[in-house]
Amino acid sequence: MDRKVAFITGITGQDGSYLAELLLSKGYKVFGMVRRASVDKYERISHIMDKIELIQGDLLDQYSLISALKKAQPTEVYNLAAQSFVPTSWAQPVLTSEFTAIGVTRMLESIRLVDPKIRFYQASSSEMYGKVLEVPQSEATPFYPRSPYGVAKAYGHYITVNYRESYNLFAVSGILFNHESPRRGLEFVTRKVTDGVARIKLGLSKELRLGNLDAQRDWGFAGDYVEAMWLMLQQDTPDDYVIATGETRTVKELVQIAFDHAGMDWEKHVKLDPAFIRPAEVDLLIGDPAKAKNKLGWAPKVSFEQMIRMMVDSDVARLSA
Ligand code: NAP
Ligand code: F7E
Repeated sequence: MDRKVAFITGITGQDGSYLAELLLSKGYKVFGMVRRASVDKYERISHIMDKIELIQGDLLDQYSLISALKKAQPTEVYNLAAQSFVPTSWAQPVLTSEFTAIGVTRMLESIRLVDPKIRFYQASSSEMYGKVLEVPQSEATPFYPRSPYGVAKAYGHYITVNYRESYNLFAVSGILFNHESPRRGLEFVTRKVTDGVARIKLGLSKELRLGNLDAQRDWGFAGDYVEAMWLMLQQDTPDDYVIATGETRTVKELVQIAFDHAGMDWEKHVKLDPAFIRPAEVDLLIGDPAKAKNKLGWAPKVSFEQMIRMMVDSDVARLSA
């Protein structure tokens, strides 16, 4: 039987936790890279800690990546680690580039050095489309990023393609549109809304302060999206894929669904706060997942409404405990 060993950077994040679960269920030996912190941040993977192996490393430290790969000897690397919150990329643009852009080159160079047969997945983003040049966005749509995060991800995408073409690596770029879950970070808008709704419902808070309610996103469920990451590395040839639902919703629709589910009127609680308006906005994202459907046989299973209700229920349960 073929050896199945995965190395996941960003395993403590939302996607890392779902991907680790998926790969364990497929019989993989799973290694995760973690950076040191003074507090415990293993909440999302606490239920699988006895099944995975963690190795210290940081995308800023080339040597740590090389020695982690030598230790794990993976057949597949999933590079999910990044500074992933768009507003922070304006506050810390240089650090964002170091993690999210140059970090990809460090990982690719480490693979070239340790074992060029390793298959490599790069977590690219719909933020690369930014001020969209085409609707819907496909693999052929040109990029026009609107944040330092989007610019860094575009670099990560192109360096992945370049290493595939220059060195014949099995390196793929998954261009994933927004995907959410009860494990989403609290600062991202879906989770901020479902956590806010739960707090108001339970009398822990009275209002929810938000920015641009007219922004449109193509939102899917993270559990569905990690399946696509895995599928990309199981193909005969490496290629890049858009992963999306093909449907777009406004932030206002998200708010309505979440408040309705809790039996409340959003207009009584939501306040607009200019602090959450971005220096440059991505107004409309809608992906075309036709290639992923045709070539990978991938399709999302959880609808937007189901996911938002699941997130509200999860936050109510968590805050009631
Ligand atoms: P997330 O929850 O923010 O997780 C990010 C992970 O990266 C965390 O495990 C974090 O570790 C780790 N990390 C950050 N900087 C690091 C560094 N210098 N060295 C090592 N690890 C580092 O992100 P996510 O939502 O799971 O997203 C996963 C990836 O997909 C990211 O690259 C993101 O940019 C990309 N992406 C996400 C979406 C989405 O909608 N979720 C869409 C497209 C692309 P700590 O726990 O130590 O902070
Ligand atoms: O914002 C608007 C905001 O922060 C979505 C990351 O995973 O997906 C994510 O990036 C929209 C924006 O995600 C608030 O202006 C309104 O238009 O949830 P978000 P994002 O910026 O789309 C992409 C694909 C990634 O790759 C990223 O890593 O919601 N919005 N009011 C708000 N957003 C936030 N965070 N907070 C608000 O109060």
